[in-house]
Amino acid sequence: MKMLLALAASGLACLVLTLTAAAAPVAYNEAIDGDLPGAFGPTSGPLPQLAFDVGANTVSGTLPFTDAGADFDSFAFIVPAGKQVTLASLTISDTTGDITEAAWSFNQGSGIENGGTLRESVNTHPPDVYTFTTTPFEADTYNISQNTLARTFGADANASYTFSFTVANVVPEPAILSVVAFTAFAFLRRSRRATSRA
Ligand SMILES: [Ca+2]
Ligand SMILES: [Ca+2]
Repeated sequence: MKMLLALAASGLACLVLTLTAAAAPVAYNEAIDGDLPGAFGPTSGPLPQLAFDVGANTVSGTLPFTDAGADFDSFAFIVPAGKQVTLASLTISDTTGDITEAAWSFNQGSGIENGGTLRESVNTHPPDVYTFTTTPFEADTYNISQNTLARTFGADANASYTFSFTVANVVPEPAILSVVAFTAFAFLRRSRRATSRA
């Protein structure tokens, strides 16, 4: 019986450890991690795939637009099994006062730029805040592929942005929870009967 209790206790400890394991949400910052890839038009290149975890995941960068060309930033992210994105938003500022539009396609089912199925069009007129309308995002691979950057003619322009994604564990259905509770109760009752017979 003591051994059974010890085993149950160690099992419980493992479960608690698993449930409280330190989450490692993504904080991608172009200033530290490098400029994100991206190109005008329907390219098909693989993108950096960011593995999201529970908490606030962020992707931040800048979109300089000079006579040398426009900087496009795209990325992919993975929502792991058992987790979901409950809230998502994009905050974009117009650093130089002359970026007129920035837009991305938000696609599901692919880590390739512009791959997968269009889920949402993310259109902004900086300074702007865009709140994603199709949350929650279930476990899958997604890409956010830039398709537009516009500026006032002839100006050296720049904008800075932050995408924010709140990830949470999927809460089991009450019916599943009650089955788990019933199974645990039945197991305890059987153990007690076995102990009293011994
Ligand atoms: Ca950039
Ligand atoms: Ca870029």
